Amino acid sequence: MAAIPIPSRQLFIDGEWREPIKKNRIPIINPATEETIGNIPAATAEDVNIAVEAARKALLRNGGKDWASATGAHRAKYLRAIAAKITERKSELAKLEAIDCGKPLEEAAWDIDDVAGCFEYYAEIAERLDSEQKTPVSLPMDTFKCHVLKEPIGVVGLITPWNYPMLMATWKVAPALAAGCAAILKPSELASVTCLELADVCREVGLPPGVLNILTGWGPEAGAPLASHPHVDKIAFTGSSATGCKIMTAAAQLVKPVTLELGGKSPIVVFEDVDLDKAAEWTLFGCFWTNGQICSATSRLIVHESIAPAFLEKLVKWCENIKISEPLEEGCRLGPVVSGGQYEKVMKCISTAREEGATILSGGARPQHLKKGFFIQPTIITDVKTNMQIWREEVFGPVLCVKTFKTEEEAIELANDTHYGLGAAVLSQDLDRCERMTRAFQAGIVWVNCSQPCFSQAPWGGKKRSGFGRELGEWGLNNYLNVKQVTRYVSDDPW
Ligand code: TXE
Repeated sequence: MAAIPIPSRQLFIDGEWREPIKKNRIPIINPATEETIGNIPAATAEDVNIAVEAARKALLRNGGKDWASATGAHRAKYLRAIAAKITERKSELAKLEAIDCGKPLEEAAWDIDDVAGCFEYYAEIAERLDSEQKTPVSLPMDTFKCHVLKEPIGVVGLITPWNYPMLMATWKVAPALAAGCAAILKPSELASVTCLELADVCREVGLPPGVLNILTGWGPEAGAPLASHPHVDKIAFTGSSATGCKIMTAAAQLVKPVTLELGGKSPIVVFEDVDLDKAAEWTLFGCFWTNGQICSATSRLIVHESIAPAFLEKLVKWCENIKISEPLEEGCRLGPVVSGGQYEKVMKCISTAREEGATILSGGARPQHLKKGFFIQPTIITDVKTNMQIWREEVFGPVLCVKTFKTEEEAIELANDTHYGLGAAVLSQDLDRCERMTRAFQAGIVWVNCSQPCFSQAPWGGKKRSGFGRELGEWGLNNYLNVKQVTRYVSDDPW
């Protein structure tokens, strides 16, 4: 499939394209070819200040007819228009996403469907919000009446990563706008192309100026001033634990609420009673989807020792048949990782595992047929010990590490042997056992007889060092709402 040109864009502030004050740009590197294929604007603190000001104005503009106090139904019209435009431009957006971050075109197309679906979903939720205003609270005495108002939290800063560029942005933008907030989105410097197209979509549908501002740029130069800005009322972040920690520290200085969706090292526990083919499919999908760059990737396989040899043999055989290619090529199943830096990081994790005594059962190198690009073979690592880096640290690439178990108790202990707590999967035909495992997993998301499906309606987020707060569903909306208690004295008697 032919590549398409990358549109040249500026920062999107107050409903207009604006050149960054310092006029800096960041090159866009195609991870499949290592060629520079365009550039994006690099915002700095000065641009952040202008965008925050525009967002503040958008909340208050037009004497009461502003974004924050409009009805949910009014805001829903814009969300639906954005969804429709995205669907109309699906094929182009999917290609841009695939070229920019390296994911196979078919997967990029699923993402764009999910983006449109998420805007649609939050349009419904925005409408529902109208009927939930003035929710009564029953009190133990009738001299007082009480109700709660749900109000937008204000101006929100949304900082997002590169693995699902447009989708991760949408998980934050759609509920923020549904709630009546004005937002500043700062996507990752490694993959911002589709987020700038989201800006174009918003411009085309006539979203009121300042309601959504999109500033591309480096983390320390554009993300940090956003996180510490005194007029930003809340920060929502998805990315690495190290950066999440910095953002939380900055927000703490102003007692600003944050939601953090950080890394993971999620387990998939495979019991002896599974259908081996189905289990192999979910195991490979759970770890290698999006080239293994998923926060919730089930990258630690914990398999019952009685089926381990046959199961691993199957996984290795299937890995050899995974088509690794340039993402737009027909049938591509595994593309390059996002950047040279990420390639080095993943390769280093593999070599450290080898040095620490683990066995690279399959993969572990660049595919021989691809001389350029940040490609890494799907890799399976065995003879893993629980103190090894490969067992403990997030790799964020196509690398599966394996341990075997004898008893259910041992499986639980291994599954929870991590400071992360995002996802966990169990595969077994015994549903009572699945129920016990579900309750025992220390994770925010549990998959039973599958791995990775994700729905706009269901809560998403982790525990332990995978962060806190929930995105998606009604939980996602609550991140952007303040609840105001209103209590009225209704008796004729003086107090
Ligand atoms: O992440 P960062 P990077 C993990 C994964 C990966 C590693 C590094 O293991 O190898 O993180 O990736 C912005 N103040 N994940 O360096 O730095 C940055 O510009 C404010 C897991 O890309 O966390 C980008 O927009 N913002 C993850 C966003 O933070 C700052 C997805 C994420 O980048 C900032 C991505 C600062 N000081 C990587 N510094 C997941 N959980 O899905 C950076 N940023």
